Amino acid sequence: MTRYGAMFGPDITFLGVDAIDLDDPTTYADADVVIVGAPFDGGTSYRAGARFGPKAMREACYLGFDGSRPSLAMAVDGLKDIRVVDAGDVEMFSGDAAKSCADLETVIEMIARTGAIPLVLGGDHTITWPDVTGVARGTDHWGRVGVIHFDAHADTGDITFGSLIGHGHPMRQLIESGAVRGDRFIQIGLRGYWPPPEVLEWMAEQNMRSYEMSEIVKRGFDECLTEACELAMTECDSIFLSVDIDVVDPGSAPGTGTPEPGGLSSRQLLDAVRRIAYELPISGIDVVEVAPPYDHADITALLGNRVVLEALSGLARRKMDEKTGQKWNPAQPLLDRHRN
Ligand SMILES: [Mn+2]
Repeated sequence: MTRYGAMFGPDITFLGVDAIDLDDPTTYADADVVIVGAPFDGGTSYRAGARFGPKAMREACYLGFDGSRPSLAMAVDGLKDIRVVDAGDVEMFSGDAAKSCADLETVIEMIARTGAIPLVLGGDHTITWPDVTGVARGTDHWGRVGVIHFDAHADTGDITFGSLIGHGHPMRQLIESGAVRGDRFIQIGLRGYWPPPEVLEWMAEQNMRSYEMSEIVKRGFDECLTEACELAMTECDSIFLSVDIDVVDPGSAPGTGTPEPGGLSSRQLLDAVRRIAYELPISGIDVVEVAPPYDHADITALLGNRVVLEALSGLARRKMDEKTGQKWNPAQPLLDRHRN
């Protein structure tokens, strides 16, 4: 495989970070994070369009494409203080789901094996199956990767439309293969009217932990998140963070295939992603289901872009604090560190 570039649209990188060629390991030997596009929406059950997600998330920003984004909140540059590079899109023909997923898994495993964190821009949620499988293999953390999964939907369905591959079942595939323990699969933000009782029974048998919005509202988001982080890390070596943008309320994330009213706010998701990246040993990330054909004023593309940036800022701050022995204090007034 040579660098494919961007499968849909010009070959741009995420906010101007360096491009790499996966065939030439010297171009990413020192990378902390390798961004990969997975423009696949052949697994959608309703509205397709997430194939345009990687392009939209790479370019949705009003600032320069200069490979630098100093974070006001974390006082760190998520694109510069760690080495972030962009491999372009994996070629994923939506009409051949099996080959597309196998090719993506190969790429993710290869990246994980170098010690870098793959950060995958989806694409529909089907891709989390090859993403987590590739990470579990490449890190040798098979069965010891905790998953924290933000979503309106459980994505634990059985065969749909006669196929085992689709955005309704990746989480079931990951538990059935043994890549992830059912009791270390944590879901946050579920709501609405799917899945049906027999799927919920299967999830309960796996000892999954799923936070429905009613529990989150009643107990408070921070308390649930603290509990989720602790559980995901127990007897696990690393964490895969999977963010389906439809976890956010459709009012703040309209550009997605299966919108479900009553979700998290953008603020809650950004804070959670930042906190998880800062506090936990992340081995892989994906951000999925941004579907630009249904977006308005780039609202959802901008949110996806910021989810990626908050994750990178959290990773950068974690690395900095490990070196200096400091601890990030979210309550510190913005200008304090600029006064003498
Ligand atoms: Mn999903």
